[in-house]
Amino acid sequence: MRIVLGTCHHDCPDSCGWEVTVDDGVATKMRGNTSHPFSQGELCPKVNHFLERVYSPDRVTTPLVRDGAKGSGRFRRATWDEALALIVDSVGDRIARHGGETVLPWSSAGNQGLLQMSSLDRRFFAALGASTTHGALCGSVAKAGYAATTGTGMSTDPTTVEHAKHVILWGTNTRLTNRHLWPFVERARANGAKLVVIDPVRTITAEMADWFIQPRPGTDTALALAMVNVIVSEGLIDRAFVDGQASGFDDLCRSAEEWTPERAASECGVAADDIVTLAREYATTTPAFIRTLIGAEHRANGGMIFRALACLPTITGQWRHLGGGLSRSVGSWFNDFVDGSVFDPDRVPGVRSLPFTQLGQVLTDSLAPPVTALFVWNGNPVITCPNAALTRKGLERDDLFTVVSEQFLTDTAKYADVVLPATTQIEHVDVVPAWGHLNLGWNGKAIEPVGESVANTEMFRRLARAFGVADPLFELGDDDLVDMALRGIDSVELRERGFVRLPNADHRLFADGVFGHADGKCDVGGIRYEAVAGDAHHPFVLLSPKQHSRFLNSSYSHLPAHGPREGRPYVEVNTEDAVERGIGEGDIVRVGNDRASLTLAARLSTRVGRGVAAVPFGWWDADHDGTTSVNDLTSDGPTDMGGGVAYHDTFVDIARI
Ligand SMILES: Nc1nc2c(c(=O)[nH]1)N[C@H]1C(S)=C(S)[C@@H](COP(=O)(O)OP(=O)(O)OC[C@H]3O[C@@H](n4cnc5c(=O)[nH]c(N)nc54)[C@H](O)[C@@H]3O)O[C@H]1N2
Ligand SMILES: Nc1nc2c(c(=O)[nH]1)N[C@H]1C(S)=C(S)[C@@H](COP(=O)(O)OP(=O)(O)OC[C@H]3O[C@@H](n4cnc5c(=O)[nH]c(N)nc54)[C@H](O)[C@@H]3O)O[C@H]1N2
Ligand code: SF4
Ligand SMILES: [Mo]
Repeated sequence: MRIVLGTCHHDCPDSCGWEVTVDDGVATKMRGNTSHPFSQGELCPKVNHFLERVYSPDRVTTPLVRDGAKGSGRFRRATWDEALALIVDSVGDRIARHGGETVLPWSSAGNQGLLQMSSLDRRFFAALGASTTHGALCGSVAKAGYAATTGTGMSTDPTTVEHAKHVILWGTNTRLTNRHLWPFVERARANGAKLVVIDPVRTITAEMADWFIQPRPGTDTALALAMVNVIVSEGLIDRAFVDGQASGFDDLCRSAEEWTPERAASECGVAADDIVTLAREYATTTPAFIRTLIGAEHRANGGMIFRALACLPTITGQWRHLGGGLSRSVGSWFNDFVDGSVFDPDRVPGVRSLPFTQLGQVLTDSLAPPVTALFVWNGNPVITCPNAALTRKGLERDDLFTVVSEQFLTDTAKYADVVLPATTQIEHVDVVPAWGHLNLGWNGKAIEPVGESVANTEMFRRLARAFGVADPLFELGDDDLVDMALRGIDSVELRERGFVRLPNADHRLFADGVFGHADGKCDVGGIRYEAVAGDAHHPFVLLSPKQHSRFLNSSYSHLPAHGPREGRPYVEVNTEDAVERGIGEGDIVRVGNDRASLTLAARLSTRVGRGVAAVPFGWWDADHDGTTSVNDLTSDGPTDMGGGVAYHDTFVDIARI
């Protein structure tokens, strides 16, 4: 029997440390690493069942070649040699006809490990001359908005929330999406901190708040400007910090002047008195901490919301204090220690870049050259990208050759010409930078790959060999690749303990008043609120946030310990709205717009405000009607910054059928 230390690869802020018990080459037990400083021995309702995922009878264990219509999910087994030969023939032929840019690599955040997220793929696709992508499904809008104000992606260490006396969880469902941070929040409360949650949905986190504020979706910039209005007019700013460390303050004051608490009240649906109280308490309680992740970014005005939020700790000087400041993703803290750029190829100048988030448009627009070869790994775009109906239409194209690397036959893999079997995290080596705490995780290989599955790194070695791509990097093993990228990290300690705390982790961000812009200041100017555009024919704003503790994006709903235990997808509607439409609890309703319509059971509730509906995200087609999921309804319009997705700018009508 041996114990192998590892780190969760999921796109989740917690990046928990685990230990796998291996008996005779079989993983028999998996549990949290009790010495991990953040996750402290606990995993979660998703990963507590990870070994069922690893040994699931539904795993893809050999290469598969399509043997039916695209999307039908009919495949025959093939050998690796056969699959690679087919890929080389089909993709090579397309490159010969259209040039390398006809190839599109599409990889999302299914694996956050340094190597398995992105390493050898960069060299491989550069050698083919493939198109590149820009933007992301997650985080890029929040980051761009926040960095426009602070000049950097660096934000406060979330665990320092335990020192706060006032905590705002702003558009983040901590107990569901960031569960290992919750004990730190509770510690702050035990020391007398007040907990405020600002969310259009009364989530399980909001239920636990001392004060729940429920603005209309997408109105946060108006709310923040009204807070500034109160803070400035009541003389509650930190004058020394503003004078020394902020630029654009006069401009911020002019914007905020227009946003009296009364005007914001009618825009946001929050009482003016509440806005005044919130602003006063935030500005006068020190330290005050704002925690946010990505909840508010998924809309056309999303970047501006994060730009506005970052002004609040600056004008009040909350950055100065341990337990103050603003925390979002802390991924940027790892940049000095984990240098992924060692995998970058020499940039081929002028190669085209396509919008990552608009896969449906990219596959159906007339581009020159068209995308005729698509490689997907670490993602399930049919379920996770917006406007899924268009994604499917693109994937159905006869002239498109699609390769998907997967652990399971997802709704995306069903459209593949070739599926390549992928390992799970306990079957390969990696290091995992976190975005919700400051510990770098080690991931040891606990068992041999199941069936003929291979790690992403090994897949790109095989593809490189098959395409005749010569590059010494492909000769290196995964341990060597890890060591190439680490800077100033004790790699022996990392492997032995399973994690290393970042050496810069005690830094109190911006306490010295030096921000990331060239002038060292925090730019609080340029904050403007743009109202959310409505749609008269579709009176409900549709939110589709994470709602299930047993799901991680689209990664678990299909497994027996997950989907069935969460029940079925549903639409949550405000009780008064439902009554007006003659909709009762459990009635079957049609939720539709010009893109698609879904048939769902209605849940009447006051968790959502009037005019707001919510459908949980993460269910596959089979859990709906077999051909659609919630992202068939969602908007694939652009965001103001960061190349993200305006999922929540989706308007629908709801009617009983
Ligand atoms: N159980 C579980 N945990 C997860 C995931 C999962 O799928 N399941 N996914 C992981 C991933 S990839 C990520 S990025 C994180 C995301 O973590 P979070 O950002 O915490 O999660 P979201 O559900 O995207 O959004 C959080 C909240 O934002 C609210 N929101 C929507 N629009 C607005 C708005 O305009 N203003 C405000 N103030 N709030 C708004 C939603 O109602 C929601 O409750 O969670 C991670 N953790
Ligand atoms: N409507 C709506 N849509 C959303 C969101 C929302 O809140 N609402 N949230 C958005 C957010 S925040 C995110 S992050 C995205 C997530 O969207 P995706 O990044 O597409 O994430 P997953 O759905 O988890 O799919 C990851 C896939 O990668 C596979 N995988 C895992 N590890 C490996 C590996 O090592 N190798 C290979 N080859 N495959 C692997 C898994 O089996 C899984 O099928 O969804 C976004 N879409
Ligand atoms: S999914 Fe998140 S909470 Fe669960 S084990 Fe992985 S990192 Fe931890
Ligand atoms: Mo995400």
